[in-house]
Amino acid sequence: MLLATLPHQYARVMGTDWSCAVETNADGSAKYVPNGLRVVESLLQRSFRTDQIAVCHPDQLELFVGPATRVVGIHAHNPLGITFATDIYASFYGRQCEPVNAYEFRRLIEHPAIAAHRHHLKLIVGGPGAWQIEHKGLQSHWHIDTLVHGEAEEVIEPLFHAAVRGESLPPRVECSSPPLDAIPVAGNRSTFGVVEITRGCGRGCQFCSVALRDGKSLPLPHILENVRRQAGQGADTIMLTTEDLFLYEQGKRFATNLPALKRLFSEVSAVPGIRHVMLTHGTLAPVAVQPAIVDELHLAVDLSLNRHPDSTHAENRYAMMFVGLETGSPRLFEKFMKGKSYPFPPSQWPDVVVKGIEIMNRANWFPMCTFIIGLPGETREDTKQSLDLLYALRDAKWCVIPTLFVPLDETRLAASEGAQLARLTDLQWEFFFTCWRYNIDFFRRERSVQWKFNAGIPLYYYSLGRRLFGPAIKYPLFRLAHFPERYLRRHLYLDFTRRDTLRPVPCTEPVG
Ligand code: B12
Ligand code: SF4
Repeated sequence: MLLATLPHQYARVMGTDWSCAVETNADGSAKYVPNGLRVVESLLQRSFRTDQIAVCHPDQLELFVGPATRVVGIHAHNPLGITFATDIYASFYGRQCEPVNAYEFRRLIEHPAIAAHRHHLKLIVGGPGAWQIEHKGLQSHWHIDTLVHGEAEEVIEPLFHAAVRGESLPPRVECSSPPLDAIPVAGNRSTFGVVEITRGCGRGCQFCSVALRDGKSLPLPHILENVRRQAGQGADTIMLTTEDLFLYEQGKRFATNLPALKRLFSEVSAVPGIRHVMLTHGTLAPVAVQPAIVDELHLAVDLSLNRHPDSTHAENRYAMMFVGLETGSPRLFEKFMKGKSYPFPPSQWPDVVVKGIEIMNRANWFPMCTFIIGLPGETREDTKQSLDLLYALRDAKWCVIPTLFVPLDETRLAASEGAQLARLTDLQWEFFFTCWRYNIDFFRRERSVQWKFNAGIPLYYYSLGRRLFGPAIKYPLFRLAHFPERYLRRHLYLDFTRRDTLRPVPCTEPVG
C-alpha cells in the first residue's frame, strides 16, 4: 500500500521497483490479480468460453490483444493516485513527481497494443478508482468507451456482450448493490489471497465511498469455496477482506457475532495448503465493548505473517488490521462519522480509541491506523485534540498513517474542498510528522540507517522542503529527525519531555 505512494521515477533508486514485478502462467496470463477483476472474470465465464477471455498484466498485453479482440476491460484501483494517502507523499519530491499508481495506469491505458487495435475494440474501465478518471476529465482523452462505477455484478455480462456485438456503449454506468446470490465465487487466484467475507458497512461515514453500500456477509460455504480455489492454485495466505471484520454475520445494531468469527477463522485455516490468514479493516468500538473478542480470535495472531520483537506471542507474531481513527476531535467526529463509535457516544471517541488499542495491543493485535487531516471546517482546536489523542497513544504498538482529506466522488462530502499540503498549518504539520516519528521508532531501523536519515532531514528542509511548503514544516520535520525535544518544545504543541500529561483513560460505557 505504502509503496504505491512513492514517485515512480525514484522506485529503482529506492530499491522498490520489485513492487511492480509480476508473476505469470506459462501462456503469459496473470497468476494473480486484484480480486475485483477475478469477480469480473468469473461473471464473464458464465457466458463466454474460457479461451475467449484472458486476464493479464500490462506487460503481457501484446500476447492477448490482437485483431480478434473486441473488448479490453481494465481494473482501476487508484488510477491517478489521488486517494487519501497517495499523491501527498509523491509531492514531497517536487510537483513533477507522479505516484507509482498513476504512472503504471498511464502506461497501461496508453499501451501500444491497445492503441494498435483501438479501431475494432471497446475499452471499459471499472473498479473502485474509476471515479478518478471522470473527476479529472480524462475519459475522452484516453478514448475510454465506458466507465463503470460501483459494484458491477449485474452489469458486466450485458455490457460485455453489447461491446462484443460492436454496439455503442453508454459513457458511464452507475451500478447498485447486487443481491448476495449475484456475487460469484472467484474462479482464479487474487493478489494476496484476497477473499471477501462481507460487503458494505452501514456506519455511514460521510467521507467514505463504501459507506452507502448495503452491508452483507458472504455465506461461509461461498467463502470456503473461494479459499479452496485460491489454495488449489498455490496460495498459502488468505486475506479476509471486509470493511469491518466485526460486522461479519453481525447481530442487531452492529453486535459482534463471535461464534461466527471463530468458526470462520478455524474453517478457513483448516483448508489444506493455507498457512497464513491476514486481515483488512475493522473498527475499535466492538473491541472496547467486548474486549474478549481479540483474545478469542487468537488465530489472527497465530496465523499472521507479521512479526515484531514487541509482540509477546511465542513466535513474535502480531495481527495487523486497518483501523480508521480519522480524528481526535469529538466535534468533527460527531459531524462526519458518528456511526463509527456506536454504541459509544461521539463525545467518547478518543477514549474508545485509547481503550480499544490498549486492549488490542495486550492481545498482540498491532493495528495500522489512519487519520484524516483537513476534514471540512477543521479548526486549530480540532487539530490540538487530534494531537492530544496522538500523545495519549505514544506508547502504543501500532502504525499510524496520516492522510489528507480527499472529497471522493460517490460520498456525501464529494462537493467539499480537499486538504492540500501547501496549506497545512503548523499544527497539522506537527500532527503529520509526529505520526511518522512514532512509526520510525516502532519499526526501528538499524542505527546506521537511522543516523543517515536523521542527518538527511535538515538537508531536505533547507534544499527543497522550505521552498515547497514554507517554514511551518520546519520544527515538525525536525521532530522526525529526532532533534532533542527540549529544543523542540518551545516551537511545537506537544511537549515530549513531560511524561505526566498522559491522557487519563476513563472507563467507557456504551450508551443505551
Ligand atoms: C483488498 C484491498 C486492497 C489490497 C489489494 C489487493 C487485491 N488483491 O485486491 C491492497 C492492500 C494492496 C490495497 C492497496 C490500496 N488500496 Co485498496 N482496498 C482493498 C479493499 C479492502 C478490498 C478490495 C476488494 O477486493 N473488494 C471487493 C471487490 C469485489 O470489489 P471491487 O474491487 O470494487 O470490484 C467490483 C467493482 O469495482 C467492479 N470492478 C472491478 N474491477 C473491474 C474491472 C472492470 C473492467 C469493470 C467493468 C468492473 C470492475 O466489479 C467488481 C464487482 O462488483 C477495498 C475496499 C473494498 N471493500 O472494496 C480497498 C480500496 C479499494 N482501496 C483503496 C485504496 C485507496 C488503496 C490504496 C491506494 C491505499 C493507499 N493509499 O496506498 C492502495 C493502492 C493499491 C494499488 N495497487 O493501486 C480505496 C479506494 C478508494 C477510491 N475509491 O479511490 C478502497 C475503496 C478502500 C477505501 N474505502 O478507501 N487495497
Ligand atoms: S466505518 Fe469505515 S467502511 Fe464504514 S462507513 Fe465508516 S469509514 Fe466507511
